[in-house]
Amino acid sequence: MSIQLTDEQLMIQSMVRDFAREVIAPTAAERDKNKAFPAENLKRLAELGFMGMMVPPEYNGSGADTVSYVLALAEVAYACAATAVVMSVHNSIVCESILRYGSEAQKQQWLKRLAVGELLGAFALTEPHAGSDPLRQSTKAVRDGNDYVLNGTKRFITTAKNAGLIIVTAKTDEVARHRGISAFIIPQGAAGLAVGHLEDKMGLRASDTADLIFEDCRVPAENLLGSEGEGFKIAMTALDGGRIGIAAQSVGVAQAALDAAVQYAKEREQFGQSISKFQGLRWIVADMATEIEAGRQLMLSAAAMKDRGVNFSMQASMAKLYASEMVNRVTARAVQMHGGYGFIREYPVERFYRDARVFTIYEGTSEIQRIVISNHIFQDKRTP
Ligand code: COS
Repeated sequence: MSIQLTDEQLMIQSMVRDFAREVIAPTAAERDKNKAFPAENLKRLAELGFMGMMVPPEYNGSGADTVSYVLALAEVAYACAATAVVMSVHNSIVCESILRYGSEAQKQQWLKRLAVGELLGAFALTEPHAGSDPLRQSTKAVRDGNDYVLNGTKRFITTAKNAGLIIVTAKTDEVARHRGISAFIIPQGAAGLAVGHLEDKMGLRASDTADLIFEDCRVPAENLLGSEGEGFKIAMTALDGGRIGIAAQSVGVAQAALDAAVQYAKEREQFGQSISKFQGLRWIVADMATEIEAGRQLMLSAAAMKDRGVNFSMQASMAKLYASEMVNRVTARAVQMHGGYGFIREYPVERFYRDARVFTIYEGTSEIQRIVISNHIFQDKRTP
């Protein structure tokens, strides 16, 4: 499906594009080198309304549609993928989950602050022994009077250290399988919650990824998100939206890699002419641009389906699968086109190549996306 963008969507896209390229991009390499969290960028993005993009104005959000959101996210990713991943988890996973499943009191207390960027959000589902199979998680939440007491360790949590609010899933019933998992809203600094090992990553180095350790972490029962036993569904619904966000990040980074490679090809001369004159290279560029456009259209059509309120789960997985694999091909070719210069840090394609690598892994590996897609096709819910 090709999609016609409205004037408003185009206006949002162009506004973020200018901001991202002027303000965010120039310091991205420095942040990558120093693992410096993009706090200032996120503050500016919040001021412009991009940290509560799909939250309705009554909860301090911008009330934008998903199509505008993915266009904005792709522009931020073009400039700095590490900033984009924080924006993506915050908007697509955390704000959306509270908006959809939160009580009115939770929206007043938490969503309003998230939507203006006063708090950053993290979502803690993955554990050391439960990644693709979140049903295997072992974090437990036990009801004790008017509280729940949580124990367990979460791993690879984006923004774990810098988030002000964490949505965490935990087992509230050992035998009820999917329906035995619940979700809780935990403020950073809660007694019994500690930030553990901070990962030293190949890419997205400016975004923090860490363990979260819960040791007798006691929260009031009103911090339960949705009903008891609804946590798996909350996580799956959140991931549907999140996966369109990863497609957007992929499209943004791929476009940045293509633009950098084209620019380099125009300037670089070998055998007495610009290398952009060689047909071998021009055909590679044509393929890169075509694949990026295919990824962009899958991203837009999944977002448009979400906006129409129809089930978009399969399309979100298709967009994520295709776009994340596409950006790995595109960034690898961009490095190749740069020759030796593609292998050194002075040129941004080296960072794009590293940043893209995780896109086929987080928020569901390519293999998980293929399971989701084929389950929809066969309609028989088969796991690995
Ligand atoms: N939206 C809403 N509900 C969903 C859903 C979705 N997209 N997908 C599944 N569910 C519900 C099902 O309806 C079912 O509920 P009922 O028992 O009430 O009918 C329940 O969840 C279990 O569904 P299913 O049997 O399909 O679950 P599986 O355990 O087979 O797992 C996969 C399905 C593998 C797709 C899932 O575990 C998954 O997405 N894994 C990857 C997790 C991931 O992305 N990890 C990275 C985390 S980064 S935060």
